[in-house]
Amino acid sequence: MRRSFTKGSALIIALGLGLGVAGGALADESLQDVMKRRNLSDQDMLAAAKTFTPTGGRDEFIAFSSGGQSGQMMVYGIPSMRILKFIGVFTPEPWQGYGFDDESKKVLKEGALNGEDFTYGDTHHPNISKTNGDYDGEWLFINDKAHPRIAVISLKDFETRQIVTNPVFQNEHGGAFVTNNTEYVMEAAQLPAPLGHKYAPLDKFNDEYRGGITYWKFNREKGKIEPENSFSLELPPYSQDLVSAGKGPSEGWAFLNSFCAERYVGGIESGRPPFEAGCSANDSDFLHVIDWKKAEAVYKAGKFTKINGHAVITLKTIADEGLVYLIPEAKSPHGSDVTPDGKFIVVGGKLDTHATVFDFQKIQDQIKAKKFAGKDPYGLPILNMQDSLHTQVALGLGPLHTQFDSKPCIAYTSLYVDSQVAKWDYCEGKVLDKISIHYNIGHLMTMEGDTVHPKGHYLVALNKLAIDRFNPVGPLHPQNHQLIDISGDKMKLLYDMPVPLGEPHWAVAIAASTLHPTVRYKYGTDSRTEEASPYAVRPGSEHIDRTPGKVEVFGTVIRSHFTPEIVEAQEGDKIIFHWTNTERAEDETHGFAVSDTNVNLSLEPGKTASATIDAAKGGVYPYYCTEFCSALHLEMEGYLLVRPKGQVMTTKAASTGATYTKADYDKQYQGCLDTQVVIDGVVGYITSTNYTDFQPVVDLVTDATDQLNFAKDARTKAEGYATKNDWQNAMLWANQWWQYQVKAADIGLRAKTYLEQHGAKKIK
Ligand code: CUK
Ligand code: CUA
Repeated sequence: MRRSFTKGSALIIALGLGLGVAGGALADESLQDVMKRRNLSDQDMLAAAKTFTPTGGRDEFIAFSSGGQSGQMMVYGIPSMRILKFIGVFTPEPWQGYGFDDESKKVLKEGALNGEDFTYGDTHHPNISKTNGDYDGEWLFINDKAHPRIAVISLKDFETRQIVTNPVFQNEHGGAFVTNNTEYVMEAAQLPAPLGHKYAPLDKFNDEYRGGITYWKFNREKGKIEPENSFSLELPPYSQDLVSAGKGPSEGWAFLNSFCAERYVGGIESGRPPFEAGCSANDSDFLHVIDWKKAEAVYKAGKFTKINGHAVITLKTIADEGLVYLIPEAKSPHGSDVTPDGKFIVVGGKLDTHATVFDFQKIQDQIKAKKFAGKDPYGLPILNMQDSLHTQVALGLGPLHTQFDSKPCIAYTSLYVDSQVAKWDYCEGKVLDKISIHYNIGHLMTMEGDTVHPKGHYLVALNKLAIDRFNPVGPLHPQNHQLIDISGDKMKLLYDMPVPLGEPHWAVAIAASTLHPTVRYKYGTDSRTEEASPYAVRPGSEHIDRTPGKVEVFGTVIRSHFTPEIVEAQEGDKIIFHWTNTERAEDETHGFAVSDTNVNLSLEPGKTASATIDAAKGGVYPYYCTEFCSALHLEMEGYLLVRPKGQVMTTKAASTGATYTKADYDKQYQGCLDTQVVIDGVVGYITSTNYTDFQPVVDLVTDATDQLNFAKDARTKAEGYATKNDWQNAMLWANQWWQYQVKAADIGLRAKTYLEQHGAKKIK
């Protein structure tokens, strides 16, 4: 069946494109014909075969990419590079109702600062929760450089659950990197500022401006960051950059680079050389080596001050307790990546040709022996760079970030200026291969490449510029993610994926088999808390509560109607809708949009979501479902009637004008009986198999059973009216009976198809 469909589509497309081409000719082309017509080489065909995913196929890895200034995240499959989802994080996302239902508005509100709601975010670094240094596929985190904030996303439903704002920093960059067992999410400041959102003049820069790093405590069971159990380290105003957590032997430590240890402040408008000159003047900046385990103990011992109610360990305490050590690192460093075995830390240098490999053991030896080269102006001990080095490897111009391979000692580093990826051996210190990318790569991502067990296979280059790679779409170009095959000795470029979202910065990829997202919510779930919504109702118990000044609707949605369908209110009323999607069938999402309001919900199966209209203005507000959910989707509609002041309430709908007869009823009734025969046939097939071994089918059967119960209910009503010769109501309820049957039949057929495709066995 699949084959004939594909062939048919190809034919339709071929006919559609058929200008100047003999009809049907393209569909009959051989592989060689296509290669010739499209000017494809054997290499191209090989790349296509490595990435092409046939219809219905699945990807091996799932990538989560930052969406830059969109404030969102992007989810795509590897190797197909097919985009699967955008996740609303720091900004509203209408498709998901994110920022439009009351539940998600609460989440976005957590991200407001001083009462101001932000409608952009600058996401940079996603990170997946880890257990013993490997991705566990449960939680996702991402930072917002601009405001600064960290968000928590559940990988059960790919929805944002929480946003925390940083109480002490004005700006950040080094988030959201997790420690090895997701004890903490780290967030490091970038532009120094007085801690706690305060003012100080720039001539107080050295004394009052500060950098720092926050350790956000993550409660895995609750899926929440706990601000009350989190703390920050006050750091010198060195413009801290990216951070990564130690692993194995370096577990409990973290490595944070910086790029303006000069503490330079620009001012080009008053004749001073700009930031870029002053911040890159010295030959080295500082890698901050942080003993976060010890810092945690110091925090738990109460040795901190509070700024805006948040615990901050001061520089003096840090120096006294020995929590942070500094090591000079190469000119204008960027990136800080710990090798999978936890023995080495690789740092790039934007203005250096080397990747610097620090040896954790050598760092420890100096700390133990208290062998310091000196102290910085804030009393932090400085280690000798040469004594901390494993090696420095000349990779090319502008090495930035490093990711790792499944093969031991193999690393990949992005070369921004050269527009290349370098493959190299960090144990031996030698370059193995280079590949050109297009253009100016920033981050790069290998599969699970920052864990203790990288998976190899693929690398994605996250490029800053696309320039000439795609069809032109105006001066603002798409971003370019390039897929590279790293399974052999030589890297091979496979695919260019345009990304029409903000600058992607970083991405992480996880084996698809480690993710276990749900397909439906437990009935009546508030998806933003994963708890039972107090507003959920069962079918049959929908109701409208009226109190002076307030109308509260507790309703349900199912193919293809809202219950209730007509809601009346008085001008000035606060109107609150609570909808529960009672469907159990996969992908049967309904929407709820109210014309001329900002109400737009996405109701996935089982979800309960709410929308509030404050002080409604008099008028007629049609509402409707926004997802094409069934053949009668357009009929899934209703009215919110808001009476202008002074008008009285009428509950009666006008006569429809339609009058049905006994003949109409009998015809519909017979139709229902015939449909039941079809349904019984499908049910007979399903129950003759081992369908209970297939959870998706079990869920579909539950859903179909629900529908058949509704059908029975409608039939009883129809027959009741028929006995009273009320053919109008009898006919309408008979029709509704049929509507439920149609849904049951649809679900039954899905179940049957699934069983056929998954090799179900006959058991009776
Ligand atoms: S950063 Cu290094 S290239 Cu991680 Cu924000 Cu963009
Ligand atoms: Cu529900 Cu369309």
